[in-house]
Amino acid sequence: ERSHVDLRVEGMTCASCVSHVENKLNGLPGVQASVNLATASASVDYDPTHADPDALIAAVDETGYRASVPA
Ligand code: 9UX
Repeated sequence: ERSHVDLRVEGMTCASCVSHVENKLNGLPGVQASVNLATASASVDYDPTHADPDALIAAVDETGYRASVPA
């Protein structure tokens, strides 16, 4: 069973920023992410036995961008 979350990702200004965030998320076990610059968001499918939203957010924050679960 997979889980899904859409994260808000702030601070991205170019396509390389998108790659930084996408590569970071996709490097996490059990995570498949697609990042969109125009919507400042990340669509993330993940295996809940390997990841959770807090871990996804922490990983993005390590890249220097800021992620959150939209209200
Ligand atoms: Mo684009 Mo993002 O040149 O840090 S990679 S601004």
